[in-house]
Amino acid sequence: MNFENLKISISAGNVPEVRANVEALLKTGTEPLEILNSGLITAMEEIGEKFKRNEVYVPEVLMAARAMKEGVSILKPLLSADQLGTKGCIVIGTVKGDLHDIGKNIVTMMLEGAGFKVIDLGVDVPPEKFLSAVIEHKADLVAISALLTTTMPSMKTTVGVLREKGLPNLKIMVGGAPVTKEFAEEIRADGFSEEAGSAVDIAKKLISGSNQEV
Ligand code: B12
Repeated sequence: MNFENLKISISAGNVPEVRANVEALLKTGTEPLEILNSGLITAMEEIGEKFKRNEVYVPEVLMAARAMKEGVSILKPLLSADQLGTKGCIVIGTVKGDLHDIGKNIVTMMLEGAGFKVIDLGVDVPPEKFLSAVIEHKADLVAISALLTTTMPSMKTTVGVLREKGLPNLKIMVGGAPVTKEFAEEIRADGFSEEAGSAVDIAKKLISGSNQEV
């Protein structure tokens, strides 16, 4: 099965074309799960790689993610809940006191693009809200964003609250412009990434094994 047209329409952020390509593939009898994995997710992974290499920038990623979401919305009713969330569940949010969410939203879209179920708590999220969402959704990983040096202590508090609960399988990944590898290590996060493309790789490694990625 050829997914090339679908991938091109996603990287161009062309919503009507994505819709038409997904529908055409369904008509030829291609399995929805195959369209999701080999078409939509692979296309987003390729965008993520290009973003890492600075070959595409934030607007292109946002447009591709929006186009991909459109494709997913066609497939959603045809896929079972298991098929939609097979890679694991991630709770994401920007820490208390911080209202920046552009980077977090890109990370969210990339993670969704890679096949994770993502619960986005938004901005200004207190530690207790992270904790209750992790418990409610039985999350495998928490992804925490901070964009201000003044809210980095809030990130430390959040990690502390999550660690205190002693959830043995929960992994924690942190990021955002002022966050460094050293800071991530200091606050005992399991993973850190400077940008959204690598965040997906780190999330995959953390969820599939118990390796520390800091
Ligand atoms: C847009 C913006 C705003 C917008 C936010 C809108 C929104 N919806 O997000 C508004 C106007 C609200 C705003 C407000 C403020 N801002 Co502002 N803002 C910015 C700006 C210009 C861009 C940030 C951004 O979106 N970058 C683009 C995204 C794509 O990059 P990113 O966020 O870094 O995300 C990438 C990575 O960091 C990573 N990542 C991000 N999150 C995560 C999470 C995980 C888990 C992982 C793995 C990776 C990851 O992946 C992303 C994609 O690759 C920056 C300056 C700059 N050029 O960066 C200042 C900046 C962040 N703001 C700053 C400041 C000071 C403020 C204010 C305090 C200003 C004021 N005096 O009111 C307020 C604070 C409000 C608050 N309480 O949060 C400072 C912070 C300085 C510092 N070191 O603390 C900056 C650096 C500007 C500056 N040079 O002074 N801001």
